[in-house]
Amino acid sequence: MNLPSSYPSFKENLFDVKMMRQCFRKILTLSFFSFTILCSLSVQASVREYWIAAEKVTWNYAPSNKNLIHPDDSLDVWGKTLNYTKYRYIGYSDGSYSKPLPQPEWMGILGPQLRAAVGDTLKVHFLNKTDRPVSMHPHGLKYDKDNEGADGGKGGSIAPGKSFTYTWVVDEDAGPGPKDLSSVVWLYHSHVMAEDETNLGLIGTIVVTLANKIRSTANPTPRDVDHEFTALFMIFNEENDEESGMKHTINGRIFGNLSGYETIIGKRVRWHLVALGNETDNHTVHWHGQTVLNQGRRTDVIEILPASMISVDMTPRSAGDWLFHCHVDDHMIAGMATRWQVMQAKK
Ligand SMILES: [Cu+2]
Repeated sequence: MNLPSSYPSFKENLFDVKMMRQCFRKILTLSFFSFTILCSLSVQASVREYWIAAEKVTWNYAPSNKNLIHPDDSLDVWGKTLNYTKYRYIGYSDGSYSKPLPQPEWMGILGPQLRAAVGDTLKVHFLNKTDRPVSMHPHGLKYDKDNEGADGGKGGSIAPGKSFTYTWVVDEDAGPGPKDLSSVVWLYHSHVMAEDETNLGLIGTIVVTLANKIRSTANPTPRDVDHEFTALFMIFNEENDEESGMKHTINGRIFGNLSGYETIIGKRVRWHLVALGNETDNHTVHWHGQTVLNQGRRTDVIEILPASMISVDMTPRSAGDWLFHCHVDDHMIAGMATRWQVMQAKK
């Protein structure tokens, strides 16, 4: 065949193809490294440290000493007293355990809110300041036997005055699943005699957010949410099963004495709902004034049972001072109710 003299030979052609392949490989390699560097810059896995002590406190189930849901009714029938000895997890700023971390009023009896992004590791330095062996057992996170905080292992039972550092890995299986929101809630609680210690008040929650949805490495809250609230629905048994000692609480408060659930019309609000307790702790969480989305289902009542952990979203539409309560009749009558406030947006 007569080819024009300028037409490349077969050898030259092969050389060009090789060069192109090499170039292509180099571009791919460079892109891969750039992508990896970008990812590590934007989503940096962190080791998050917390200092938490278990402490004996006096807890008042109704600090106002009033029935704020039905002001004409007295609280007298609900137990011999409103004050009881409880055990709580208290967060501190560092290992001196001298500066307690502030927490919002609405958290009530709950221990500090632990937070992480998927990929992080939690190091929880725990000090038992109480008079009985207790522990910290997390739901959902990855741990080895020593860090389970239950059922043997080094962290399974921490004696009074002793400390232990729990290491919990926030792997993909601890984060939101395909049908979850951008963050999920997990309980943590003491688990030496779990039923006794949760009734004493040793309970808190962990919120895990998708790594690509956190506000920043320093602030791993989900950026598609403006306000996150947590509510523990639980009946505390204070007087050996006597009905009058059954404290029907939201975060350890009764009859409207839990305050601080405040938001603004149009804000994106996420509610993390948890429960613990016994067979009577079957609760139907109900908001007045607003609906929520639960995995795409619209409702204004969410069913929870002991150790349930459910997160739902809402965008408040009506300003007001709205009831937030359990819809089980006996529980409503016994004070498992408070209010949440929706304010007008400032113009
Ligand atoms: Cu209930």
